[in-house]
Amino acid sequence: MELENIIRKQENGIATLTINRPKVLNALNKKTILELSQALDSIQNDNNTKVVIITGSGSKAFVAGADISEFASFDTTQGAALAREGQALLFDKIANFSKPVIAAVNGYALGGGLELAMASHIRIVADNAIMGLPEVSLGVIPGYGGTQRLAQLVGKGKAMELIITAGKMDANTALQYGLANHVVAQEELLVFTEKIAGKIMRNSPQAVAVAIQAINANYNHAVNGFEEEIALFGSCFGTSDFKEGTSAFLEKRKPKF
Ligand code: DAK
Repeated sequence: MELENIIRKQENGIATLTINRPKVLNALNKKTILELSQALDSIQNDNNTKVVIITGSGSKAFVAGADISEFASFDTTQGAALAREGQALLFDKIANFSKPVIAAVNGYALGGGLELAMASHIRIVADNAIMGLPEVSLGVIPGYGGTQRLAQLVGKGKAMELIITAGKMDANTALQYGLANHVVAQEELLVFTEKIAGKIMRNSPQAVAVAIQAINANYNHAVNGFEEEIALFGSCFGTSDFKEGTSAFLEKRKPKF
């Protein structure tokens, strides 16, 4: 696939997807969403990739939101259709991806950009980052899962205030709120993110995938999370990784997953 708006790098089990529209601060247009979605589909089937990192090009922005020039002329039908399409195509796909997705937030993460970071499993945030959901200042609300995921991550009261004031927060506030997992110096962002990826990669990919599914079950109203955990826990006993992990422990060696 010819990629116009993202750069895909593959190294040491990590696929790094860099959103590359620096002239518009990496704003997400439909084509970028599609390219990210297709890249994830191909990563899903690539046994050499264990972890995905999503970041933005340059040092100023992760993603400064959905591309305002693209959605400015939408009507109500187009708005709803695109929110549904975008959520399925990218944001829910990331949240439910079986390989861990880490957002390396290297600057502005606004609107759809923060929604992209929040759909990811972990957020590592550079100390220059500014994060927020300013949609109500444009006359819309977050449409890629932001009203749900922000409240899940920081609690209802803080989410309510941030969204209806169109507030923006710095990296340390994001850390304090639990929106950022870690805050690091801008120049260390990718190295630190790769270190976290390395820690994940020492573990069983099959168990990591199941852990993501079990944690997500708490946020899916259609299932009982505890029941889901029991079923998923049981399923681990049938995996090759379980055999390898327990054998390695008993044989006092490192597992080869
Ligand atoms: N879209 C398009 N262009 C953008 C952009 C965006 N979100 N953000 C920045 N740019 C462009 C600017 O227009 C400018 O272009 P030129 O004037 O050079 O041609 C260039 O990037 C550099 O930006 P600035 O000159 O403004 O840079 P500053 O350092 O002065 O300011 C800023 C940086 C991030 C504070 C500022 O650019 C800014 O406020 N940007 C907009 C932030 C924002 O409001 N983002 C959108 C949030 S709303 C939907 C689902 C979801 C959504 C929409 C639809 N559907 C399902 C339909 C989500 C909506 C949002 O994300």
